[in-house]
Amino acid sequence: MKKPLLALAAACASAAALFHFPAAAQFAKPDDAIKYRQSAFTLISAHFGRMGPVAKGQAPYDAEQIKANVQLLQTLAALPWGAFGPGTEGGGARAEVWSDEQGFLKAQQRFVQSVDKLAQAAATGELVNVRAAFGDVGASCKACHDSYRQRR
Ligand code: ASC
Repeated sequence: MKKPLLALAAACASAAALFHFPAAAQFAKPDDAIKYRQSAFTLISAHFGRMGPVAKGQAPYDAEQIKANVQLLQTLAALPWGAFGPGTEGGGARAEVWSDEQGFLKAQQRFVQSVDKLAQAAATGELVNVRAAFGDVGASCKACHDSYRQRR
């Protein structure tokens, strides 16, 4: 095998290994996982929250800007979940994240799917569609927080 091919094969193998590892094994210590997921939520909140004024009609609607922002949000929406592995209890997470895995998984899926729908809405370029889908994403954030995030 030529050298670049060998490097490519090695890169693919390590990428495959990454996805088959238990999520927690991707972090050296539990606190790293907690920091990772909190960082992801901080970015999700920033990129979701900045669309609030547009959805409320308090800021002008720029369809291209919203599309680009929602595309980022789609990427970000995938990130936190792998950092809730076994042994990473803590942060602002309630014990239910680990004791009610199925429910937590459903809440994650509802969020990810609502962000996908927001992307479809953004693609129409119509504020009325964006507004409705934005509201559904917010509701999915809140539903998960109500059950799985500690009250502050
Ligand atoms: C945000 C943010 C949340 C959600 C939630 C939606 O912008 O930081 O936690 O929206 O308030 O209900």
